[in-house]
Amino acid sequence: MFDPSAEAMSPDERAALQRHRLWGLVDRLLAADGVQGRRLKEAGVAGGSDVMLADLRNLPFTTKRDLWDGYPFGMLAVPRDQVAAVHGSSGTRGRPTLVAYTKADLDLWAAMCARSLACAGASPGSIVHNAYGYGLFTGGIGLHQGGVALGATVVPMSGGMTDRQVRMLTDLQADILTCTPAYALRLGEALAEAGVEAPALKAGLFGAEPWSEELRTAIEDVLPIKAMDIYGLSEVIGPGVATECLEQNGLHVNEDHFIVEAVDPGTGEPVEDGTPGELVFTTPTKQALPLLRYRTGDIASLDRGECPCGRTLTRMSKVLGRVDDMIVIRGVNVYPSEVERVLLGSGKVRPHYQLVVDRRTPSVRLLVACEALSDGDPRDELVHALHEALGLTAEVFVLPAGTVPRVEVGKAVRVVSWEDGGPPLPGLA
Ligand code: DLL
Repeated sequence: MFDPSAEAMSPDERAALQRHRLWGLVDRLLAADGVQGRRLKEAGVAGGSDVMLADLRNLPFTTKRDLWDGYPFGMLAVPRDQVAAVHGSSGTRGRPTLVAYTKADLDLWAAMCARSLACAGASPGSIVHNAYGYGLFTGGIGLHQGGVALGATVVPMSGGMTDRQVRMLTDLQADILTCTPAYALRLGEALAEAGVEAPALKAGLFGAEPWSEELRTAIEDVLPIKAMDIYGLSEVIGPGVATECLEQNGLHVNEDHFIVEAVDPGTGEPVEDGTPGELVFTTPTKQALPLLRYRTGDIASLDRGECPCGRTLTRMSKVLGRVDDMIVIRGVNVYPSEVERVLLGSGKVRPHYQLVVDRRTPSVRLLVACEALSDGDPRDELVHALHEALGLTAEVFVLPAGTVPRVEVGKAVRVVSWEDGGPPLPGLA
């Protein structure tokens, strides 16, 4: 562990720490007198000492809309000249979300990403091949700073230029790979195409997009590694909010800095542990952009049980999907990751696929484009499996190898909408 005193702290001790920190956060939000402070006042909160941990569930939520309304600096809780850096995400709906960090926030972020890397088995001296994009996106710079804080050697590759990535992986003999799961697959394929191996690689930290257990198997088939999941979002800090340990059984949430809840996305009421709900985070120690009960839109369940790794941090399940990424096909609701599970679980197709929602007529169709693993036509079997598992009627298109776009840079786009004109992928009728 990077920080055993925090990661293996007794739950009671941690609760006391969270309560103390929450108190400080409420006071800072009230003093900053922004939208979050005003909502606290409206809710009758006059000071941090009014708020117990158990009261958190009654405090007002914060949403992405608040960040958009305050864009770019309207939600700062510190003077602008204390902002050391900004990051953000291009956003799934095209609107940028910008977040700010003080120097202390950057130090916290580095420590959180160092914890993540250590969770995956990295240690001082490890060589971390970092193929997350550098720039406004938090993946590249977040893991970079985490690697430096851990005492590892960071190779700042960013995304794309896959030939050069293969060269560096083999020349430098990295033991840890960090990138999106879709790019990990692409790198595995590229190593095979180049006829080279990366024997030093032992683990990967893959995140920034949903990925199923079946995709984990596919990655571990093409790369000689254990594939671990890392979760985070710019608004909360970036990567390093939660990470899987080598047990590969849920992601430990760094609860001493990110208090997590799971709520019903419709009512906002808490759901039971073990039940999927929308993740909500409170950031009691962040300075520039502290958030109270931020609604992430990400669906996962929480597990407060013990983990053999010794960390006492609550675990979240893999993210099932985003509230706003759910596809509704003639009354049946599915997340793309559920379709991924069925496709890859069949053992008949390559781990590259694309879902196309054909909206050209009022009766919406779901088209599933994939590539067969071997000769033979798995179409009927996949249509049947999707119907059996998800109650979903989909049309499956088995395309020639290499037709489904591979992801080289940025996040995988699993679903595209076909509104008019020609098909978004060749071969879809
Ligand atoms: O994606 C931060 C990150 C970078 C996480 C690198 C992990 C690794 P954003 O660009 O703000 O930040 O996007 C955040 O991505 O709300 C989720 O919907 C999704 N997401 C992030 N990690 C995972 C994951 C980064 N492990 C949004 N599984 C989040 C599923 C994830 N979805």
